[in-house]
Amino acid sequence: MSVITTRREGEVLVVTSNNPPVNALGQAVRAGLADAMAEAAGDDAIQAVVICCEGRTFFAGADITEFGKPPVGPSLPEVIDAIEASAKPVVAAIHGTALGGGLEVALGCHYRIAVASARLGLPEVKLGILPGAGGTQRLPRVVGVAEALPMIVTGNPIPAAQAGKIGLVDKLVAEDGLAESGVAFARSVIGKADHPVSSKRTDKIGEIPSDSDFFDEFRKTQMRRLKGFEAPEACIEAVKAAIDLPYEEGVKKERELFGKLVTGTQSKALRHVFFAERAAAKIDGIPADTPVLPVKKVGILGAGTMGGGIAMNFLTAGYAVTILEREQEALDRGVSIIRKNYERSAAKGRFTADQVERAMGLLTPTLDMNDLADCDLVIEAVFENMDVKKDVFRKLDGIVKPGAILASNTSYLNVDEMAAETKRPGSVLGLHFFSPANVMRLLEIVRAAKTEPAVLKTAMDLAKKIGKVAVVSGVCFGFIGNRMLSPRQRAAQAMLLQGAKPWDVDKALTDFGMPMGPFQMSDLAGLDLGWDKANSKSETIRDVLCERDRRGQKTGKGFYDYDENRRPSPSKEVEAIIDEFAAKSGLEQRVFSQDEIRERLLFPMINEGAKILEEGMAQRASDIDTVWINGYGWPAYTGGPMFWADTIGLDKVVAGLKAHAAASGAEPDICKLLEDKAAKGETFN
Ligand code: 3H9
Repeated sequence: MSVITTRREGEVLVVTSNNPPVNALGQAVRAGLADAMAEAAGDDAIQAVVICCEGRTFFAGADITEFGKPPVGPSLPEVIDAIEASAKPVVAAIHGTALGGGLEVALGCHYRIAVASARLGLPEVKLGILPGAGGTQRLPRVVGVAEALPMIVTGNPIPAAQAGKIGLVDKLVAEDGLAESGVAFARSVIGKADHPVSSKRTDKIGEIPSDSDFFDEFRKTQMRRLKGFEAPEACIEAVKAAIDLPYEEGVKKERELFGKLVTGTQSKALRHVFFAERAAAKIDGIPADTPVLPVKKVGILGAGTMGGGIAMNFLTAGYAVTILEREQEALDRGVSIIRKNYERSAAKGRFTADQVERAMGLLTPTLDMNDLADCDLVIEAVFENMDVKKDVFRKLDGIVKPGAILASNTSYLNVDEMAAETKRPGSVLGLHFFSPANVMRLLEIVRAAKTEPAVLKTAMDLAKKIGKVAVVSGVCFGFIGNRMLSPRQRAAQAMLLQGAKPWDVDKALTDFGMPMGPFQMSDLAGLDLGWDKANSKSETIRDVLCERDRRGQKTGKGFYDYDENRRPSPSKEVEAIIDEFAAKSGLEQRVFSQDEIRERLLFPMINEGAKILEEGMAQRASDIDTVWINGYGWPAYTGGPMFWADTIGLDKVVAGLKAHAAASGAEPDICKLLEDKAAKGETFN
C-alpha cells in the first residue's frame, strides 16, 4: 500500500501519511505528497486539503537515513513550495511531534491545528545541521524572531499550547478525531478571500532588526552550552537572513548553509550519535518475545548523594520509592536534600509546586530493611566495598519478595560476586548511575553472567521511562566508562614526570571540548578518595598533595589553587612538588604540544575501548560512544571516542600509540582488534 493515501470528505481532500515508525519524509512520502497536491489542484470539486498522519506522530522530519546518499526528487523544499502555492487552503492536522522537515511541511500549509499533547520543533541543530526546507525563513515570519530563534538554535520543541500562544498553531483540538477536526476547520476557511502564506508574511519579521542587541544577548545566555558546535551560529546567520533579505534570497542563504553543514564532519558525527543512542537500547542475544516485568515500587539503599539522586529519577517518573538509611539523621538529611533539589528545579520553572508535592508524596523514608519486602526493584547505593555489598545482597535476598530485581549501583566492582550471594542470581544486575544521578543521562546496565533476559529487558524499559540513555556493559573492572578513564589517568601522570604541567594537560582536553581535564576531575572528586593517611609514604605526587592538605576543591586547593568561587588558578607549590618528582624520576624534561598531549591522553582510551569491544564487554562500538558522550561530556560533535578514532584513521591511532610507548621506553600494549582493523583500513562504526 502507498505511504500516502487520499480520500474525499465532500469538498475536502484528506491526505494521510502512513510511514511507520515516525512518518519520516522519505522519497516515497515526498512523492506521495506532491501527487496529492496535484490531485487537489486538478479537481474542481476539491476546495481544501487536510494533511495528517497515521500512527504515533505527525512527520518527525526528513528521513535521516537518506542524508549522504544521492538525492532523489521531489526534494522537500519543492514539495513544501507546492503546498504553499496551492490556491486551495491546506490545513496541517498535527499529533505527536511535528519536527524538523515535519514542522516545515506544516509551515508550508496555510493553517495548522494540533491536539494538546502535540509538540512542535526544529531539532535539526542537534543533528549538526539547520532546517533546510525553508524553516529558518518561514518560522520567524510566522511567530517573530524572538520566538523563532531559540527554537531553531536550541532545537528544543515546544508544547502545542505554547505554539497556540505564539501563533504557530491556529487552533487546539480534541485528541480524538483529529482528521475530522481538520476537515471541519478546512470547511470553516473555504469561503475566505485569502489565506495566510508563511513565506509572504511581513507582520512579525520586522520586530527585531538583525543588528540589535537581541542576538548578542542570546549568544551570551545560550552559546556557552553550545560551545564547539558549528550549527548554532549558522542557525543565527540564517535567521538574520530572514530579517535582512527577501524570502527567495533568504532561502538561498539557508540552502547554502545547510549544504555546507550536512556534508561536514560534525553533522556526520551527530547523526551517528542519534542512531547510536537508539542502537544502544537493543540488547543482543535475547529473544524478541522476552517479557517486561512489572515494576511499580522501587527500593533504594542509601540516602546519600547517589541514593537520593537515583530516587529522584523514579519519583519524577511517578514510581513509589522507599529509601533506606542506617541512621535517622542521615535519612532526614537525604530526604531534605531531595526536597531542596526539587524546590530548586521548581524555582527555575522546571516543576510546578504540585509536581514537587506529588513526587515527595511518593517517597517513604525508612530505617528498617524489612520495609523493602514488597519492592519490585531494589537498588543499593551503599559504600563501594565488596564485603559491604555482599552483605547487603545476602540480606536483601532474604527480605525482598521472590522474583524482585536486585541491582547494584557499583561503579567498579564485580556484580557476579554479589549475585552469587543470593538465591536469585538471575534477578541480579548492575545499574550504574552517574553523578549527579538526577541530572546525568547515562545509565550503564551491567549484565552479569546469570542475569535473565527479562530482567535486562525490564531494566532497559525502566531506563527509557525515567529518561535515561542506557547502555549494556559486561562485568569488568570499571565497566565501559570508568575502565577507559584509567589509561587516560596513567597517561596524564606520566606526562607530569616528563615536563607537562597539570593545566597544560587539562587545557588540551577542554580545548577538545571535554568539560574538564584529568587534574580538574581529580580536584573535583577529591584527591584523598581511597588515600590512606596512616600508610602514606609520600611516594606519589598525590600522596604529597594530600599530606599538605591539598585534597581538591573541597579544601580550596589540590592540583590547582581555588578562590572563594571555586575558580582555579595554577599553583607554584604544586609546580615545585612536580619538579621534585620529575627530577627524581631521571626522565628527560621537554615541552609537549597541545596536539601531543591530546593524543597521549585519548589514544590509550581508544585502545582500551577496542579491548572492551574485543572482550565483548560492549555490544558495539557506538555503545562506547554513547557512554562517553552522556556520562563524561565527551563532545558530541566528534561522535564519541570510537567514531572520532574512525575519523582520524585507526592507522594513525596505532602509530601514535607505538610512538608514545617508544618515547617512554615502554612496550606498546596495543589491542589486537585495533591493530587488525587499522591494518585492513577498517573502522569501528
Ligand atoms: C530534517 O528534517 C532536515 C530538514 O530540515 C531539511 C531537509 C532538506 N529519520 O526515537 P525513537 C527512527 S532533519 C529516519 O526510538 P521515540 C529511529 O532511528 C530531521 N529515522 O522513537 C528509530 O529506529 P529504530 C529532524 C528516524 O518514540 C525509530 O525511528 N527531525 C527518524 O522515542 C523510532 O525512533 C528529527 O531530528 C528520522 N527523522 O521518539 C527528529 N526519526 O526503531 C528525530 C526517528 O530502527 N526523531 N527515526 O531504532 C526523534 O526525535 C524521535 O524519533 C521522535 C520519536 C521524538 C520522533
